[in-house]
Amino acid sequence: MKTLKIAIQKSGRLNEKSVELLKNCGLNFENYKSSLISPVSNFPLEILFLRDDDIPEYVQDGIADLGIVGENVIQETEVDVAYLQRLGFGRCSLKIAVQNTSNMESISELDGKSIATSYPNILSKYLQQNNVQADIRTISGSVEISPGLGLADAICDLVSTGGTLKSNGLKPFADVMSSEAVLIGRKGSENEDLIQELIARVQSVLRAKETKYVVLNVERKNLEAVVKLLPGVKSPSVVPLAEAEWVAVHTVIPERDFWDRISQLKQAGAQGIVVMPIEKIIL
Ligand code: PRT
Ligand code: ZN
Repeated sequence: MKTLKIAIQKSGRLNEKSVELLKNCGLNFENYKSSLISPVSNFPLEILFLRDDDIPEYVQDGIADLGIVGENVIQETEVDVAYLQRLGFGRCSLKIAVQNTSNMESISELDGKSIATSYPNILSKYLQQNNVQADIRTISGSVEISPGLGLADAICDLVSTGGTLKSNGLKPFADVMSSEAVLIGRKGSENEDLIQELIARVQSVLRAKETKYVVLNVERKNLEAVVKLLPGVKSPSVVPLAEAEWVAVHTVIPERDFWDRISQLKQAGAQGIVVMPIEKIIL
């Protein structure tokens, strides 16, 4: 059987979460910082540890079958790869920022200005779409210090908390793109079955992360009201308790409306609510 290869970041912001995701998929491998390649002992897969900038091209060219990388890097390298699954981590936005003292109000005012960035391709497309002609200055790091040094009028850089902008006297001015880590694959790969198996595992881990397992007790007379509040994977399981008038209800609740649901359940008569994390959900 052919062995798949998946490229992930060797070190940096996406490394830890990428390794965690693959381990949660039941893949058994060593995560030595010194090695560039690590075989998986219980799945026909090898993990390649690379700089994130190289991952899209490795996947496009078939050196790796799959990769985990930020959308910002995929768009910037302008490769032709398949987006297989958004992964929900490494979230950030690529933004244009200007000095706090600037009174620029619209994008068109960037006409004739200089913008420092490590994302010249994405920025140039964005400016074109907005009919702005600015001077793009490509630099590889510490973009945020350029306006303070008089090297550029604005910057275009990734922002997550906004702390870096703030501490450099900058404010966000325009959103260019939002990004998260994605699982990408080579278009037309001949290992479709194995890839689909891996995607199914990734999806079951992601689904589990988005939901909580909930067990609660309720008097039979309140059961209908409580069940109405529970979406569940299909419908909740109702288990009789030693006390004849009471039952236990088992179900899953989406993380996003968790607190609202819990208070509604309490109001409807639920008691002894136990909430547990879920490892995997296989549909
Ligand atoms: O060595 P290698 O080339 O692999 O790594 P790298 O240094 O190029 O990338 P790395 O590890 O910094 O980031 C990897 C990926 O994480 C990026 O390509 C994004 O997809 C994602 N990501 C998420 C971020 C951020 N958040 C982020 N905040 N990447 C960079 N930043 C930087 C940003 O450039 C700025 O300097 O963090 C600073 C801003 O952060 P805040 O929180 O102050 O706003
Ligand atoms: Zn990089």
